[in-house]
Amino acid sequence: MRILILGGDGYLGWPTAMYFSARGHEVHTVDNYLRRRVHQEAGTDSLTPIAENLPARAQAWRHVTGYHIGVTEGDITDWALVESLFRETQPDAIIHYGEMPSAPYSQMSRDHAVFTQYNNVVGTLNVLFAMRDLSPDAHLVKLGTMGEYGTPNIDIEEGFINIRHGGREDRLPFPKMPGSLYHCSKVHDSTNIHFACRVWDLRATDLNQGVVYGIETEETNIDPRFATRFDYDEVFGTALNRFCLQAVIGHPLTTYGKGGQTRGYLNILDTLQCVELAALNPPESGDYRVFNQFTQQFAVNELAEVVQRAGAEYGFDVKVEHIENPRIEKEEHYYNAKHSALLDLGLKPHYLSETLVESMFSVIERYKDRVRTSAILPRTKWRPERRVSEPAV
Ligand code: NAD
Ligand code: USQ
Repeated sequence: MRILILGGDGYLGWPTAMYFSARGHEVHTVDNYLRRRVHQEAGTDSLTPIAENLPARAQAWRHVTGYHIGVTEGDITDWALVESLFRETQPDAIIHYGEMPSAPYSQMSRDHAVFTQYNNVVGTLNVLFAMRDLSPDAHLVKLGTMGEYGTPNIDIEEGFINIRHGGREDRLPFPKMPGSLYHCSKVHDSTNIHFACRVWDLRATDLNQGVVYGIETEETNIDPRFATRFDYDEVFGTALNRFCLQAVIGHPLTTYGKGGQTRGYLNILDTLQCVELAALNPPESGDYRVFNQFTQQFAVNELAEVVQRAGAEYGFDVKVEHIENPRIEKEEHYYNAKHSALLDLGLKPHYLSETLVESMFSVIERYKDRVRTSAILPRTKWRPERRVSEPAV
Protein backbone atom coordinates (compact mmCIF):
# COMPACT_ATOMS: atom_id res chain seq x y z
CA MET A 1 0.00 0.00 0.00
CA ARG A 2 1.05 3.61 -0.55
CA ILE A 3 0.66 5.17 2.89
CA LEU A 4 0.84 8.82 3.82
CA ILE A 5 1.59 9.45 7.50
CA LEU A 6 0.67 12.95 8.63
CA GLY A 7 2.52 13.91 11.83
CA GLY A 8 5.23 11.34 11.02
CA ASP A 9 7.78 12.93 13.36
CA GLY A 10 5.61 12.50 16.47
CA TYR A 11 5.50 10.11 19.42
CA LEU A 12 3.16 7.77 17.52
CA GLY A 13 3.82 8.87 13.92
CA TRP A 14 7.50 7.90 13.74
CA PRO A 15 7.05 4.35 15.15
CA THR A 16 4.08 3.95 12.77
CA ALA A 17 6.20 4.99 9.77
CA MET A 18 8.88 2.40 10.62
CA TYR A 19 6.26 -0.28 11.37
CA PHE A 20 4.58 0.02 7.95
CA SER A 21 7.88 0.44 6.12
CA ALA A 22 9.27 -2.73 7.73
CA ARG A 23 6.18 -4.59 6.48
CA GLY A 24 6.81 -3.69 2.86
CA HIS A 25 4.52 -0.67 2.44
CA GLU A 26 5.53 2.48 0.58
CA VAL A 27 5.58 5.12 3.32
CA HIS A 28 5.69 8.90 3.02
CA THR A 29 5.76 11.11 6.14
CA VAL A 30 4.83 14.77 6.63
CA ASP A 31 5.52 16.98 9.63
CA ASN A 32 6.07 20.66 10.40
CA TYR A 33 7.88 20.01 13.72
CA LEU A 34 5.18 21.77 15.74
CA ARG A 35 5.78 19.43 18.67
CA ARG A 36 9.53 20.05 18.68
CA ARG A 37 9.00 23.83 18.35
CA VAL A 38 6.56 24.08 21.27
CA HIS A 39 9.00 22.18 23.48
CA GLN A 40 11.88 24.45 22.45
CA GLU A 41 9.82 27.53 23.28
CA ALA A 42 8.91 26.11 26.70
CA GLY A 43 12.47 24.97 27.48
CA THR A 44 11.37 21.31 27.73
CA ASP A 45 12.41 18.27 25.70
CA SER A 46 11.79 14.60 25.08
CA LEU A 47 13.38 12.38 27.73
CA THR A 48 14.75 10.12 25.00
CA PRO A 49 17.22 11.80 22.67
CA ILE A 50 15.75 11.71 19.15
CA ALA A 51 17.41 12.24 15.77
CA GLU A 52 17.55 15.92 14.74
CA ASN A 53 14.79 15.84 12.10
CA LEU A 54 12.76 13.56 9.83
CA PRO A 55 15.32 13.37 6.99
CA ALA A 56 17.94 12.25 9.54
CA ARG A 57 15.54 9.62 10.89
CA ALA A 58 14.67 8.37 7.40
CA GLN A 59 18.34 8.29 6.37
CA ALA A 60 19.30 6.23 9.44
CA TRP A 61 16.36 3.89 8.76
CA ARG A 62 17.52 3.39 5.16
CA HIS A 63 21.11 2.91 6.20
CA VAL A 64 20.28 0.15 8.72
CA THR A 65 17.30 -1.61 7.10
CA GLY A 66 17.54 -0.73 3.40
CA TYR A 67 13.93 0.53 3.43
CA HIS A 68 12.98 3.97 2.14
CA ILE A 69 10.69 6.38 4.03
CA GLY A 70 9.73 9.53 2.10
CA VAL A 71 9.73 12.89 3.89
CA THR A 72 7.97 16.23 3.40
CA GLU A 73 8.77 18.94 5.94
CA GLY A 74 5.69 21.15 5.89
CA ASP A 75 2.40 22.26 7.39
CA ILE A 76 -0.86 20.55 6.44
CA THR A 77 -2.82 23.75 7.11
CA ASP A 78 -1.06 24.98 3.92
CA TRP A 79 -3.38 23.98 1.08
CA ALA A 80 -0.70 24.27 -1.65
CA LEU A 81 1.48 21.80 0.27
CA VAL A 82 -1.36 19.32 0.80
CA GLU A 83 -2.48 19.51 -2.82
CA SER A 84 0.98 18.80 -4.24
CA LEU A 85 1.55 16.08 -1.63
CA PHE A 86 -1.57 14.20 -2.75
CA ARG A 87 -0.77 14.71 -6.46
CA GLU A 88 2.73 13.32 -5.96
CA THR A 89 2.05 10.45 -3.57
CA GLN A 90 -1.42 9.21 -4.68
CA PRO A 91 -1.97 7.45 -1.32
CA ASP A 92 -4.13 4.37 -0.78
CA ALA A 93 -4.35 5.22 2.92
CA ILE A 94 -3.74 8.39 4.91
CA ILE A 95 -2.88 7.91 8.58
CA HIS A 96 -3.56 11.26 10.18
CA TYR A 97 -1.73 11.97 13.45
CA GLY A 98 -0.75 15.53 12.42
CA GLU A 99 -2.47 17.62 15.08
CA MET A 100 -1.73 19.53 18.28
CA PRO A 101 -2.46 16.74 20.82
CA SER A 102 -2.30 18.39 24.26
CA ALA A 103 -5.34 19.26 26.37
CA PRO A 104 -3.36 21.54 28.75
CA TYR A 105 -1.77 23.41 25.81
CA SER A 106 -5.20 24.22 24.42
CA GLN A 107 -6.30 25.59 27.80
CA MET A 108 -3.35 27.97 28.35
CA SER A 109 -4.85 31.08 26.75
CA ARG A 110 -7.19 32.30 24.03
CA ASP A 111 -4.29 32.25 21.55
CA HIS A 112 -3.42 28.63 22.39
CA ALA A 113 -7.05 27.56 22.05
CA VAL A 114 -7.51 29.34 18.71
CA PHE A 115 -4.26 27.92 17.40
CA THR A 116 -5.20 24.38 18.45
CA GLN A 117 -8.59 24.48 16.81
CA TYR A 118 -7.28 26.21 13.65
CA ASN A 119 -4.38 23.79 13.29
CA ASN A 120 -6.44 20.66 13.85
CA VAL A 121 -9.67 21.56 12.06
CA VAL A 122 -8.09 23.30 9.03
CA GLY A 123 -5.42 20.61 8.58
CA THR A 124 -8.09 17.91 8.53
CA LEU A 125 -10.34 19.93 6.19
CA ASN A 126 -7.43 20.28 3.75
CA VAL A 127 -6.98 16.51 3.82
CA LEU A 128 -10.69 15.95 3.13
CA PHE A 129 -10.67 18.33 0.15
CA ALA A 130 -7.49 16.75 -1.22
CA MET A 131 -9.13 13.32 -0.92
CA ARG A 132 -12.29 14.55 -2.65
CA ASP A 133 -10.42 16.09 -5.57
CA LEU A 134 -7.30 13.95 -5.95
CA SER A 135 -7.65 10.58 -4.16
CA PRO A 136 -11.38 9.82 -3.82
CA ASP A 137 -10.78 6.07 -3.27
CA ALA A 138 -8.18 6.52 -0.53
CA HIS A 139 -8.99 5.59 3.06
CA LEU A 140 -8.56 8.15 5.83
CA VAL A 141 -7.45 6.63 9.14
CA LYS A 142 -7.86 9.56 11.52
CA LEU A 143 -6.67 9.66 15.11
CA GLY A 144 -9.52 10.97 17.20
CA THR A 145 -9.80 10.52 20.94
CA MET A 146 -11.93 8.78 23.57
CA GLY A 147 -12.07 12.20 25.23
CA GLU A 148 -14.57 13.29 22.57
CA TYR A 149 -17.27 11.44 24.54
CA GLY A 150 -16.35 12.75 27.97
CA THR A 151 -17.59 10.76 30.96
CA PRO A 152 -21.37 10.29 30.56
CA ASN A 153 -23.38 8.37 33.13
CA ILE A 154 -24.32 5.76 30.49
CA ASP A 155 -22.31 3.18 28.52
CA ILE A 156 -20.28 4.69 25.66
CA GLU A 157 -20.93 3.06 22.27
CA GLU A 158 -18.49 2.93 19.34
CA GLY A 159 -19.39 6.15 17.58
CA PHE A 160 -23.13 5.65 17.11
CA ILE A 161 -26.14 4.98 19.35
CA ASN A 162 -29.64 3.72 18.55
CA ILE A 163 -32.07 6.28 19.95
CA ARG A 164 -35.83 6.01 20.46
CA HIS A 165 -37.38 9.44 20.88
CA GLY A 166 -40.99 10.62 20.57
CA GLY A 167 -42.03 7.21 19.26
CA ARG A 168 -39.42 7.22 16.45
CA GLU A 169 -36.01 5.54 16.13
CA ASP A 170 -32.68 6.42 14.52
CA ARG A 171 -28.99 5.52 14.71
CA LEU A 172 -27.11 8.74 15.42
CA PRO A 173 -23.61 9.88 16.42
CA PHE A 174 -23.05 9.23 20.14
CA PRO A 175 -23.42 12.47 22.15
CA LYS A 176 -20.14 14.28 22.81
CA MET A 177 -19.02 16.09 25.97
CA PRO A 178 -15.31 16.89 25.39
CA GLY A 179 -13.15 17.84 28.38
CA SER A 180 -10.84 20.49 26.86
CA LEU A 181 -10.70 22.80 23.86
CA TYR A 182 -8.23 20.32 22.32
CA HIS A 183 -10.78 17.53 22.75
CA CYS A 184 -13.39 19.87 21.21
CA SER A 185 -11.18 20.20 18.10
CA LYS A 186 -11.39 16.41 17.66
CA VAL A 187 -15.20 16.55 17.87
CA HIS A 188 -15.23 19.22 15.15
CA ASP A 189 -12.96 16.99 13.02
CA SER A 190 -15.30 14.03 13.50
CA THR A 191 -18.29 16.07 12.35
CA ASN A 192 -16.40 17.25 9.25
CA ILE A 193 -15.15 13.76 8.36
CA HIS A 194 -18.60 12.22 8.78
CA PHE A 195 -20.04 14.96 6.53
CA ALA A 196 -17.36 14.33 3.85
CA CYS A 197 -18.17 10.61 3.81
CA ARG A 198 -21.92 11.21 3.51
CA VAL A 199 -21.70 13.91 0.87
CA TRP A 200 -18.56 13.09 -1.16
CA ASP A 201 -18.55 9.30 -0.75
CA LEU A 202 -15.16 9.30 0.96
CA ARG A 203 -14.22 6.41 3.25
CA ALA A 204 -12.85 7.00 6.75
CA THR A 205 -12.09 5.33 10.06
CA ASP A 206 -12.14 7.62 13.10
CA LEU A 207 -10.02 5.93 15.77
CA ASN A 208 -11.18 7.23 19.13
CA GLN A 209 -7.99 6.44 20.92
CA GLY A 210 -7.49 6.33 24.69
CA VAL A 211 -4.34 7.45 26.50
CA VAL A 212 -1.20 5.77 25.12
CA TYR A 213 1.75 4.57 27.24
CA GLY A 214 5.10 2.97 26.44
CA ILE A 215 8.46 3.86 24.93
CA GLU A 216 9.54 0.87 22.93
CA THR A 217 8.39 -0.89 19.78
CA GLU A 218 10.03 -3.64 17.74
CA GLU A 219 11.52 -1.03 15.40
CA THR A 220 12.58 1.62 17.96
CA ASN A 221 14.70 -1.07 19.62
CA ILE A 222 16.75 -1.81 16.48
CA ASP A 223 18.98 1.29 16.71
CA PRO A 224 19.21 4.28 19.13
CA ARG A 225 18.55 6.62 16.19
CA PHE A 226 15.11 5.00 15.77
CA ALA A 227 13.98 6.03 19.27
CA THR A 228 10.66 7.81 19.55
CA ARG A 229 10.08 10.84 21.75
CA PHE A 230 8.97 10.37 25.36
CA ASP A 231 7.47 13.36 27.15
CA TYR A 232 6.86 13.69 30.86
CA ASP A 233 6.17 17.43 31.25
CA GLU A 234 2.77 18.72 32.40
CA VAL A 235 1.79 19.81 28.87
CA PHE A 236 2.64 16.82 26.69
CA GLY A 237 3.32 13.97 29.10
CA THR A 238 0.41 11.56 29.56
CA ALA A 239 -0.60 10.00 32.88
CA LEU A 240 1.16 6.62 32.97
CA ASN A 241 4.30 7.81 31.15
CA ARG A 242 4.57 10.64 33.70
CA PHE A 243 4.03 8.32 36.67
CA CYS A 244 6.76 5.92 35.49
CA LEU A 245 9.24 8.77 35.18
CA GLN A 246 8.23 10.23 38.54
CA ALA A 247 8.82 6.83 40.19
CA VAL A 248 12.32 6.61 38.72
CA ILE A 249 13.43 10.08 39.85
CA GLY A 250 11.82 9.78 43.29
CA HIS A 251 9.12 12.40 42.68
CA PRO A 252 5.75 11.65 44.33
CA LEU A 253 3.19 10.55 41.74
CA THR A 254 1.05 13.55 40.75
CA THR A 255 -2.52 12.27 41.12
CA TYR A 256 -4.85 15.17 40.27
CA GLY A 257 -7.66 15.54 42.82
CA LYS A 258 -9.36 12.39 44.10
CA GLY A 259 -7.89 10.23 41.32
CA GLY A 260 -11.15 8.50 40.37
CA GLN A 261 -10.90 9.92 36.81
CA THR A 262 -11.28 6.84 34.58
CA ARG A 263 -10.09 6.62 30.97
CA GLY A 264 -9.26 3.99 28.36
CA TYR A 265 -5.53 3.19 28.01
CA LEU A 266 -3.38 1.24 25.55
CA ASN A 267 0.21 0.24 24.94
CA ILE A 268 1.97 1.99 22.02
CA LEU A 269 2.42 -1.50 20.50
CA ASP A 270 -1.36 -1.75 20.28
CA THR A 271 -1.65 1.68 18.64
CA LEU A 272 0.49 0.24 15.82
CA GLN A 273 -1.61 -2.92 15.60
CA CYS A 274 -4.91 -1.01 15.61
CA VAL A 275 -3.84 1.44 12.93
CA GLU A 276 -2.63 -1.47 10.80
CA LEU A 277 -5.89 -3.39 11.29
CA ALA A 278 -7.88 -0.31 10.29
CA ALA A 279 -5.71 0.35 7.21
CA LEU A 280 -5.79 -3.26 5.99
CA ASN A 281 -9.59 -3.48 6.38
CA PRO A 282 -10.96 -0.32 4.77
CA PRO A 283 -14.68 0.52 4.89
CA GLU A 284 -16.82 0.87 1.74
CA SER A 285 -16.83 4.15 -0.11
CA GLY A 286 -19.23 6.53 1.69
CA ASP A 287 -18.75 4.80 5.06
CA TYR A 288 -17.67 6.67 8.18
CA ARG A 289 -16.58 4.13 10.79
CA VAL A 290 -15.70 4.78 14.43
CA PHE A 291 -13.57 2.39 16.53
CA ASN A 292 -12.90 2.95 20.23
CA GLN A 293 -9.18 2.28 20.40
CA PHE A 294 -8.08 1.23 23.87
CA THR A 295 -7.60 -2.09 25.64
CA GLN A 296 -8.23 -1.42 29.36
CA GLN A 297 -9.89 1.16 31.58
CA PHE A 298 -8.14 2.55 34.65
CA ALA A 299 -8.80 5.20 37.24
CA VAL A 300 -5.76 7.41 37.92
CA ASN A 301 -5.56 5.85 41.43
CA GLU A 302 -5.30 2.38 39.86
CA LEU A 303 -2.44 3.51 37.59
CA ALA A 304 -0.64 4.90 40.63
CA GLU A 305 -1.09 1.56 42.43
CA VAL A 306 0.37 -0.40 39.49
CA VAL A 307 3.39 1.92 39.38
CA GLN A 308 3.79 1.71 43.16
CA ARG A 309 3.73 -2.12 43.08
CA ALA A 310 6.16 -2.28 40.16
CA GLY A 311 8.37 0.24 41.99
CA ALA A 312 8.43 -1.93 45.11
CA GLU A 313 9.56 -4.93 43.03
CA TYR A 314 12.20 -2.82 41.27
CA GLY A 315 13.52 -1.27 44.49
CA PHE A 316 11.90 2.19 44.41
CA ASP A 317 9.92 3.61 47.31
CA VAL A 318 7.10 5.24 45.32
CA LYS A 319 4.94 7.85 47.11
CA VAL A 320 1.61 9.08 45.81
CA GLU A 321 0.37 12.63 46.32
CA HIS A 322 -3.11 13.95 45.63
CA ILE A 323 -2.52 17.46 44.36
CA GLU A 324 -5.10 20.12 43.49
CA ASN A 325 -6.67 19.21 40.15
CA PRO A 326 -5.79 21.90 37.57
CA ARG A 327 -8.56 20.56 35.30
CA ILE A 328 -12.32 20.78 35.48
CA GLU A 329 -13.36 17.13 35.26
CA LYS A 330 -15.34 14.58 37.26
CA GLU A 331 -13.14 12.87 39.84
CA GLU A 332 -15.62 10.10 40.68
CA HIS A 333 -17.87 8.83 37.91
CA TYR A 334 -19.35 5.91 35.98
CA TYR A 335 -17.29 4.83 32.95
CA ASN A 336 -17.92 1.92 30.64
CA ALA A 337 -16.86 2.29 27.01
CA LYS A 338 -17.43 -0.41 24.39
CA HIS A 339 -14.33 -1.42 22.44
CA SER A 340 -15.02 -4.60 20.52
CA ALA A 341 -14.59 -3.54 16.85
CA LEU A 342 -10.79 -3.75 16.81
CA LEU A 343 -10.81 -7.01 18.82
CA ASP A 344 -13.21 -8.42 16.19
CA LEU A 345 -10.69 -7.43 13.48
CA GLY A 346 -7.99 -9.44 15.30
CA LEU A 347 -6.34 -7.10 17.83
CA LYS A 348 -4.19 -9.04 20.32
CA PRO A 349 -3.82 -6.64 23.26
CA HIS A 350 -0.66 -6.12 25.29
CA TYR A 351 -2.21 -5.58 28.73
CA LEU A 352 -0.64 -3.41 31.42
CA SER A 353 1.50 -5.32 33.88
CA GLU A 354 4.13 -4.60 36.50
CA THR A 355 6.68 -6.21 34.16
CA LEU A 356 5.90 -3.69 31.43
CA VAL A 357 6.15 -0.82 33.92
CA GLU A 358 9.50 -2.16 35.11
CA SER A 359 10.79 -2.30 31.56
CA MET A 360 9.74 1.36 31.17
CA PHE A 361 11.66 2.14 34.39
CA SER A 362 14.82 0.65 32.92
CA VAL A 363 14.64 2.80 29.75
CA ILE A 364 13.84 5.92 31.79
CA GLU A 365 16.78 5.24 34.14
CA ARG A 366 19.16 5.38 31.17
CA TYR A 367 18.18 9.00 30.49
CA LYS A 368 17.26 10.28 33.94
CA ASP A 369 20.03 12.90 33.87
CA ARG A 370 18.04 14.66 31.13
CA VAL A 371 14.94 15.18 33.32
CA ARG A 372 13.93 18.78 34.05
CA THR A 373 12.02 18.46 37.30
CA SER A 374 10.59 21.99 37.03
CA ALA A 375 8.42 20.75 34.12
CA ILE A 376 6.59 18.14 36.19
CA LEU A 377 4.06 19.93 38.40
CA PRO A 378 0.93 21.17 36.59
CA ARG A 379 0.68 24.91 35.97
CA THR A 380 -2.06 25.09 33.37
CA LYS A 381 -5.46 25.57 34.95
CA TRP A 382 -8.74 24.99 33.11
CA ARG A 383 -10.30 27.96 34.91
CA PRO A 384 -8.21 31.07 35.68
CA GLU A 385 -8.23 32.20 39.31
CA ARG A 386 -11.09 34.63 39.91
CA ARG A 387 -10.06 37.97 41.35
CA VAL A 388 -11.88 38.75 44.61
CA SER A 389 -13.54 41.85 43.14
CA GLU A 390 -15.07 39.85 40.24
CA PRO A 391 -18.65 38.68 40.67
CA ALA A 392 -18.86 34.86 40.69
CA VAL A 393 -21.47 34.45 37.96
P1 NAD B 1 2.70 14.26 18.64
O1 NAD B 1 2.58 15.71 18.91
O2 NAD B 1 3.97 13.60 19.08
O3 NAD B 1 2.49 13.98 17.07
C1 NAD B 1 1.80 14.84 16.22
C2 NAD B 1 2.77 15.28 15.13
O4 NAD B 1 2.04 16.08 14.20
C3 NAD B 1 3.90 16.16 15.70
O5 NAD B 1 5.15 15.64 15.27
C4 NAD B 1 3.63 17.54 15.11
O6 NAD B 1 4.80 18.26 14.85
C5 NAD B 1 2.82 17.21 13.85
N1 NAD B 1 1.89 18.28 13.44
C6 NAD B 1 1.00 18.97 14.21
N2 NAD B 1 0.35 19.87 13.47
C7 NAD B 1 0.82 19.75 12.20
C8 NAD B 1 0.56 20.45 10.99
N3 NAD B 1 -0.32 21.45 10.93
N4 NAD B 1 1.23 20.06 9.88
C9 NAD B 1 2.13 19.06 9.92
N5 NAD B 1 2.45 18.37 11.04
C10 NAD B 1 1.79 18.73 12.17
O7 NAD B 1 1.43 13.56 19.30
P2 NAD B 1 1.11 12.01 19.47
O8 NAD B 1 1.02 11.72 20.92
O9 NAD B 1 1.99 11.19 18.59
O10 NAD B 1 -0.38 11.96 18.91
C11 NAD B 1 -0.64 11.70 17.54
C12 NAD B 1 -2.13 11.84 17.29
O11 NAD B 1 -2.85 10.89 18.08
C13 NAD B 1 -2.71 13.20 17.65
O12 NAD B 1 -3.67 13.56 16.70
C14 NAD B 1 -3.35 12.98 18.99
O13 NAD B 1 -4.43 13.87 19.20
C15 NAD B 1 -3.82 11.54 18.88
N6 NAD B 1 -3.90 10.83 20.17
C16 NAD B 1 -2.79 10.68 20.96
C17 NAD B 1 -2.87 9.98 22.16
C18 NAD B 1 -1.70 9.80 23.08
O14 NAD B 1 -1.91 9.35 24.23
N7 NAD B 1 -0.47 10.06 22.65
C19 NAD B 1 -4.12 9.45 22.55
C20 NAD B 1 -5.23 9.63 21.73
C21 NAD B 1 -5.10 10.32 20.53
N1 USQ C 1 -3.74 13.05 35.32
C1 USQ C 1 -3.31 12.98 36.65
N2 USQ C 1 -1.99 13.26 36.91
C2 USQ C 1 -1.10 13.57 35.93
C3 USQ C 1 -1.54 13.62 34.60
C4 USQ C 1 -2.86 13.36 34.33
O1 USQ C 1 -4.09 12.70 37.56
O2 USQ C 1 0.07 13.82 36.25
C5 USQ C 1 -5.14 12.74 35.00
C6 USQ C 1 -5.88 13.84 34.24
O3 USQ C 1 -6.45 14.78 35.12
C7 USQ C 1 -6.89 13.03 33.45
C8 USQ C 1 -6.20 11.70 33.19
O4 USQ C 1 -5.13 11.63 34.13
O5 USQ C 1 -8.02 12.79 34.24
C9 USQ C 1 -5.63 11.58 31.79
O6 USQ C 1 -4.80 12.69 31.53
P1 USQ C 1 -3.64 12.64 30.42
O7 USQ C 1 -2.87 13.92 30.52
O8 USQ C 1 -2.90 11.37 30.49
O9 USQ C 1 -4.51 12.55 29.09
P2 USQ C 1 -5.37 13.61 28.28
O10 USQ C 1 -5.16 15.01 28.75
O11 USQ C 1 -6.77 13.11 28.26
O12 USQ C 1 -4.74 13.53 26.84
C10 USQ C 1 -4.07 12.36 26.31
C11 USQ C 1 -3.36 12.77 25.04
C12 USQ C 1 -4.39 13.22 24.02
C13 USQ C 1 -5.44 12.14 23.84
C14 USQ C 1 -6.05 11.70 25.17
C15 USQ C 1 -6.91 10.45 25.04
O13 USQ C 1 -2.43 13.83 25.32
O14 USQ C 1 -3.73 13.50 22.78
O15 USQ C 1 -6.45 12.61 23.00
O16 USQ C 1 -4.99 11.32 26.07
S1 USQ C 1 -8.32 10.49 26.09
O17 USQ C 1 -7.87 10.75 27.47
O18 USQ C 1 -8.98 9.23 25.96
O19 USQ C 1 -9.14 11.60 25.64
